[in-house]
Amino acid sequence: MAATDVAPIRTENDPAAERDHQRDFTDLVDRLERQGRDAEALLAAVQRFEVALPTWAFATGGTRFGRFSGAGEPRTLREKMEDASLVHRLTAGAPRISLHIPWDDTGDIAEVLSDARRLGIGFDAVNSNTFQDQPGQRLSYKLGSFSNPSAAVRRQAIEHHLRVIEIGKQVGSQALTVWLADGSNYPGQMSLRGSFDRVRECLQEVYAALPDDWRLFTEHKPYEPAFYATVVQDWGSSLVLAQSLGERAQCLVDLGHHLPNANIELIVARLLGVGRLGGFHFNDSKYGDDDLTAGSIKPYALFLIFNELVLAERERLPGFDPAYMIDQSHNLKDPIESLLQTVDQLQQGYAKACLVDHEELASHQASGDVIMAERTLKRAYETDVRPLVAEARRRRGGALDPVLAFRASGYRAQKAIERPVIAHTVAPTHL
Ligand code: RM4
Ligand code: MN
Ligand code: MN
Repeated sequence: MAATDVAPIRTENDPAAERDHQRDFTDLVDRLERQGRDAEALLAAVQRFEVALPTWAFATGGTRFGRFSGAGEPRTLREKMEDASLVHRLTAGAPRISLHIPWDDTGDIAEVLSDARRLGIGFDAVNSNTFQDQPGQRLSYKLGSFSNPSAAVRRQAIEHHLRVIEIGKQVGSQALTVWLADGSNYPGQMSLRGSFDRVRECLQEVYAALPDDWRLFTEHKPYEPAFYATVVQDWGSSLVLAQSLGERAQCLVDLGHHLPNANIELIVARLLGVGRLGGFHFNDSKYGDDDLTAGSIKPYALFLIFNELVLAERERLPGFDPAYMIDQSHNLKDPIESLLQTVDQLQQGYAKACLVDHEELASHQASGDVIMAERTLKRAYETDVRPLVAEARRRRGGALDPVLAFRASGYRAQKAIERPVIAHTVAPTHL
C-alpha cells in the first residue's frame, strides 16, 4: 500500500462487544423512554454534532523542557490529513481540519485540495501565527506583532493575515482565528492602552479584507508567553475587539485560556447573550493552557458549557452558529488516540446536555427550587450515554469504541514503517 492510501480499518468485528452494546443500548432506550425522551431524536442530534481537528495536534507535542516523539507520527500536512480522516472515520464526528499557517503552508494548494477530496475531509477556520519568527522572516515578532510600536512590524503581521485569508479562501474555509501572543513580561515594557489600540487598528484592516461570508474569531489567553500583561488577555478584551470590528467578528473560547476557577459556562452565556460567541477550542486543563484531552479533568464543567449551547440551540438564539474545534497538545498520549477520546468525550457531553429538560429546569428556577433545579441538571449529567453515542457513531459508519478499533487496526504500527523519522521535518508545535 502506498503511504498516501487510506489504511483499511475494521471498525468492529467483536461479536461479544456487539451483543453487549445491543443490550446496553436497548436498556438505555427503555430508560429514556420511561422519562418521556425520544431516543431517536437524541441519536439524530448526536449524529449532527461535528467538531474540527487541529492539524497541529497530530504530531507529538512537547513542553519547553522537551519533546518525546512517538513512532509513526505524521511529518507532513498530507500525513496529518490521513490521520485526521481516520479520526473522522472512527468517530463519524470530525469531518474538517483547522489549518495553521505557516505550519501548514505547503505551497501547493491544488495538492492539498486533492488530498482532502481523496480523504473525505473539509476545512474549518484557518489560524494565523505571529507568535514565532519564521526562517527568513524580515522583521521579528519578539516584541509583538499587531501591538508592536514599529509600523513596519505591524504591516508585516497584517500581510501575513492577508496571506492566511488567501489560503483559507482557496481551501474553502469561512473563518479566521486570531490568537496573538502579544504582551509584556515586565511593567513598563509596553503601553497598556497603546498596545491594545494598535491591535484593534490592525485587526480592523484584516477584518476589512475578509470575504463577505467569513467570520473573524478573536481568541484571548491570560498569560504565556507574556507573563505580565497579555494584550488580548480575557474575554472582556476579546469582546471589545469583536464589537469594535463589526457583526462578523466574534469571540473564540479556548477552554484552557482562563485564570484558575473561572466560570467558563458563565462566560459562554454572556457571549451568547450579546451574539458574539464564535466558537471553541476544546481541551481541558488543571492549571493553565494545559491542552489536555477534553473531559479528562473537569467533565461536569464541559457538560455545563454544552448545556448553555444546547439551550441556545433550542431557543434558536439569533446568529447562533458556534464553530466547534479542538486545540490540544499530546506529549504523552498517542495523538490519534487522544483525539478519538476527545471526540467521544465531546459527543458524550453534548448528548448529556441534550438530555436536560429545560422546561422543567425553568419551572424550578421560577419557583426557586434550588434542589430540584440542580437535580434536573444532574439527572442528565449522570445518565450513562455511552451506548447512545456508540450507536450514533455506528449508524454513520464509525466505531462503537474508536480507541479499541484504532488499536485493533494496526494503523500506528503500519505508519511507524511508512513514516521513518526524517531529521528536522516535524514542526515543533506547542513547544
Ligand atoms: C495557543 C492558542 C492558539 C493555538 C496556538 C498553537 O495557545 O491556543 O489557539 O493556535 O496555541
Ligand atoms: Mn486555542
Ligand atoms: Mn492555547
